[in-house]
Amino acid sequence: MDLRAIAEEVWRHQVDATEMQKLTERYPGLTVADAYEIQRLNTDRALSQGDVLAGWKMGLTSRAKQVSVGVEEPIYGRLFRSQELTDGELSLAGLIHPRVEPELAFVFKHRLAGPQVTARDVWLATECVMPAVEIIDSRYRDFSFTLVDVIADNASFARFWLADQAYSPYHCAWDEVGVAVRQNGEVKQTGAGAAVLGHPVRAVVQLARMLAQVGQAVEPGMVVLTGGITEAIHLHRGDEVVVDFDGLGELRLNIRD
Ligand code: OOG
Ligand code: MG
Repeated sequence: MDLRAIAEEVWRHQVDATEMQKLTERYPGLTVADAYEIQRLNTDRALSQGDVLAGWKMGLTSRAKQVSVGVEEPIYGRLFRSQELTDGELSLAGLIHPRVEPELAFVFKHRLAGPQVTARDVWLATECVMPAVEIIDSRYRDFSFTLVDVIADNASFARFWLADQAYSPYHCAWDEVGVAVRQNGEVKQTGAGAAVLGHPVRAVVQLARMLAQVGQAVEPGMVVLTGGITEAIHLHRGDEVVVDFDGLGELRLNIRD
């Protein structure tokens, strides 16, 4: 199997925002390791075109997310600087069938690496924690995929946006933080940080350990998204979506053409 050719094909669908058939239907032998290699090849391509690796995302770390897409294992993907929103204006240009998820983001001041990283190491390396949203947009038809497919598609990553306010990692119990997602004034999802593996710090531990297996690390300055706390919400033109983190502020998204 020519992983380079497959990566190129995935890249085209990501750039053109066009749907594709599941890779696993055409390449049944594709493994999880192959899928991460496809993701890595496309990262090299993005970096060679001048993009910057802003950090990592963990995905499928909450039961709500696992059930909604039918994949039961946490995965990781890459965050690119070119896809970071600096305000709440989200253009649908370049997106296929986007959804938004409430997440907690960790921002790092020290390198975090190794197969035996613990939560203690994460706290020592963390500069701040921030309320965040991720916009996901699977390139697969009908947002339908297997574990291998979604990894090859950079874990459905499309955009991310961090709140203006950053908090000390010791500001509060992050597992107890409540979140509500309102769409056009109606509450669509509610949850708490504990939905993410019991505590979002565990998503970072798991990420560091997964990265250690492939010789990668969380570098100083990087952002880590710990995974959707609730199911993701479908976005449509004209929507106003408010993601409200209890006592920590809200992120307000306006969806336009
Ligand atoms: C996969 C990406 C999941 C999360 O936060 O759980 C994810 C998907 O749902 O398409 O980003
Ligand atoms: Mg996510």
